[in-house]
Amino acid sequence: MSIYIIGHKSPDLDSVVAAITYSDYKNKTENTDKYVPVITEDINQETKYLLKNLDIAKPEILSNVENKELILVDHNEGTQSVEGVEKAKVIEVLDHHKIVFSNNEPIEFTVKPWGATCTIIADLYLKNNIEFDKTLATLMLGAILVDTVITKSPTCTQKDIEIIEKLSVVAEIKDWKEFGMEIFKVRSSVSELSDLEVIKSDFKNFELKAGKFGVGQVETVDLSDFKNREDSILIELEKLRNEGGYHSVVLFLTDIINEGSQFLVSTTDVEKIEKALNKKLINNRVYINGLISRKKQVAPKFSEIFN
Ligand SMILES: [Mn+2]
Repeated sequence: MSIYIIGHKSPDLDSVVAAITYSDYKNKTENTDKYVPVITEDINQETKYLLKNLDIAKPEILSNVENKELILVDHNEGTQSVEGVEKAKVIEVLDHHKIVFSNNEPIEFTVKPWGATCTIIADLYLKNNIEFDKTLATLMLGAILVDTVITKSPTCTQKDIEIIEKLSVVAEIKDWKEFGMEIFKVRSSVSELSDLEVIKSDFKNFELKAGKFGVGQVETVDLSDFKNREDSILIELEKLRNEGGYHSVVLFLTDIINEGSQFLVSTTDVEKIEKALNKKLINNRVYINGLISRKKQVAPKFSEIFN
């Protein structure tokens, strides 16, 4: 019977590459082919770009998880898992996020405070002398560079930098910063995307005491690409909040060069959001210098104010 390795909803590069490489790692170490990488829904632009360039098949979407054995990668919170996860059997978790998870039985549960799930996987390959080729090295390198915003994110650790250096050698990529920029350029080419697709391209749900929160992030090399779309994105955020029963829906557009973010907000409680962001909203938006990480900066602040 197959065991499916699956990342979170709104799959990002780290989550898809983690499923692909962890399946490979497990199949190699256990000398089997029962581990199968899958995704929750369709993949984003930079993931498509990298898979296509490297000639790797896109993992299948796993639509019915009932009674299936799953390994969750790059997330552990139920709200971020594939639909129906409560009817599946989760046998393992490999992640680098805060822990909001419970299970009736003991399972393998690995969480490291590193910048990417792929850092954990690359470390496993290296530590245990399991071979991986140039293609897998390139994929993992790309995923780590995206998750750590080319090492600029406060989530980036010494371990990530060490692994980035090692993967660059196997991937035969001399200038990993340039490779990172290449991916971010693809990531921020939003002209083809609808407003909802922009919002959903990297979107996470958080269940807090005050209600359900949706926080999307787009990292870009040029904020001006979004300037004339902010109004229509805000209308879409409002719609999403009403239809999805959210307390608040936030999209923040992160300028990775200048290291700040433009926040677009639809909320039922402006005052509290302003408290969480420590800045006044003007027309439901505000630019905040130095705020670039959802995981380390935005989510903890929201948890503090809304729990
Ligand atoms: Mn990740």
